[in-house]
Amino acid sequence: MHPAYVALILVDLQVDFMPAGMLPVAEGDVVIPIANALMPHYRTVVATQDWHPGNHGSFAANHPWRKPGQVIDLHGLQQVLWPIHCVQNTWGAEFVAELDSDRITKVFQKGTDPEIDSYSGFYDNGHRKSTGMAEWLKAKGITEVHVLGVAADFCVKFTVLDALSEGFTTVLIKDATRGVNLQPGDVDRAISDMQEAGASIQLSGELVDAL
Ligand code: VGL
Ligand code: ZN
Repeated sequence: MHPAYVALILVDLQVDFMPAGMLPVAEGDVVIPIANALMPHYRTVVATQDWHPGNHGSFAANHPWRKPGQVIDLHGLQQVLWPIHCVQNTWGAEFVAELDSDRITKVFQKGTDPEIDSYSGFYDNGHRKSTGMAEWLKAKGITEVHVLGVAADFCVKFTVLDALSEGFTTVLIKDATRGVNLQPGDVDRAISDMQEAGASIQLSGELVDAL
């Protein structure tokens, strides 16, 4: 068991990000058994959940003539347009059925404001509103977080960067993340960005063997 000051963060392990989903992450499903194997070793497991209203500004379908992958200015921020995904109260927004969701202590939803996207589990992309995750973790005495999930080059990356700026010792569990790679090499660059910002890059096996 990891000490009580360590929490596991599961990023967006939702149906729409799996290979058959609306915003597919190649091999995203390999993360699920690793998450299930790790969860019993943590006293605190938190999960982020992408949770968009149908009129969300990140959906290409909500902008006439726009297609997924294009970049627009959304209320002053650069926004990649995505296929419709993780719409509140739809199947695609649910956690993957094979995930042992009973082990999740607390869920933080993000992307609920139609005007702004939220890749990080901590803040929206404009860093205006907190989801409450940092405050909740700190109130529990958590000082270290281990992060896994999808997508490595979007929500995982920004969750890790915000965890570091919030002062958490931060580990990226490298074998338990996969990304979208809009451009070839995006995932590798995201991992270097996280490492350069101060994250430690580890494998799930190392995190269990150390116990
Ligand atoms: C994500 C794009 C849009 C993610 C969420 O979970 O990385 N990516 N919404
Ligand atoms: Zn989203």
